[in-house]
Amino acid sequence: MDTTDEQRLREAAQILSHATQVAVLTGAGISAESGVPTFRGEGGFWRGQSAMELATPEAFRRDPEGVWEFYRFRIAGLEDVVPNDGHRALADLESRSDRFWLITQNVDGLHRAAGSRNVIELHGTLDRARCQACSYRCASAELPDQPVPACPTCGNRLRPAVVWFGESLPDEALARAEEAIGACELMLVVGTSGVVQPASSFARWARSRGARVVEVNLESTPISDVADVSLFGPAGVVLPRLVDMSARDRA
Ligand code: BV8
Ligand code: ZN
Repeated sequence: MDTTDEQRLREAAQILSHATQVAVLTGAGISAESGVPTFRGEGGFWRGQSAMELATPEAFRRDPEGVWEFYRFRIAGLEDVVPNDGHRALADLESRSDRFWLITQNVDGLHRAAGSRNVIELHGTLDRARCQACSYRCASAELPDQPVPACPTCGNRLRPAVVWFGESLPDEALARAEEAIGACELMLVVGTSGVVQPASSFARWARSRGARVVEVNLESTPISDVADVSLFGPAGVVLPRLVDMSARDRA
């Protein structure tokens, strides 16, 4: 890291060391170093279709088998991925904060696996499936082995328990995210391209009521415009340094 990076890291650590109520928003970038393809990087494609086209109710209506092939591939891909130092740094930060919310757009379950407790899974999770007609839910590992798994209760189609484009976010997740946005002194935004709504507005909302904003990404994003400090580097390298430096400032 050159001096400006060091200066920015020190500035961000200062902000973090003074915040006792911390909200974090993460995107696919924090799991990239665990080997999980990001949405808009080269991994965001499946047999020529973009993840964005497949992650919709229309795609599921049109081609349920193809959509389930896409999701079974991603579910299988999670079997051998583990949290990285970035996930672990956020679990460490939670243990040092009075109030802490971890809002994630990711559906890979890696924050829970890293030991984070107050995790708000805004877009659902790949490790569960649900019936599209009744309240039946199951672990993805228990899915019936059919091209389009059928609900054992009512016979309708099962679908991944994720939020597709064009679908509303779960009320409870949204309410918890709004609580975080309303109460945090700092919002730390990690590894998101800042494109998907409503998550990409959270930093702006938090800032408009006086919170500080720190961003960690490989490159600048629309969120950089509202950030007090943007730290450019891999989350698995930057986050451990940021959390350690702020803990030393606080000591
Ligand atoms: C909603 C689950 C109300 C599924 C996901 C027109 C019609 C209908 C809707 C809309 C519309 N126009 C706008 C909308 C709203 C839409 C939206 O925002 N569309 C965008 C694309 C324009 N949003 C919705 O539909 C949401 N619902 O708004 O409800 C409503 C209802 C009806 C109609 C209107 C509104 C629901 C959105 C949820 C979609 N589901 N995932 C699945 O996973 O299969 S979103 C999907 O994208 C993932 O969850 C992913 O996390 C998320 C966001 O992407 P990112 O996380 O940012 O990932 P990305 O690859 O883009 O970027 C990675 C970043 O990491 C990059 O910046 C990169 O530089 C950085 N990076 C990479 N490596 C590292 C790194 N950083 C640090 N370290 C590294 N090592
Ligand atoms: Zn059912």
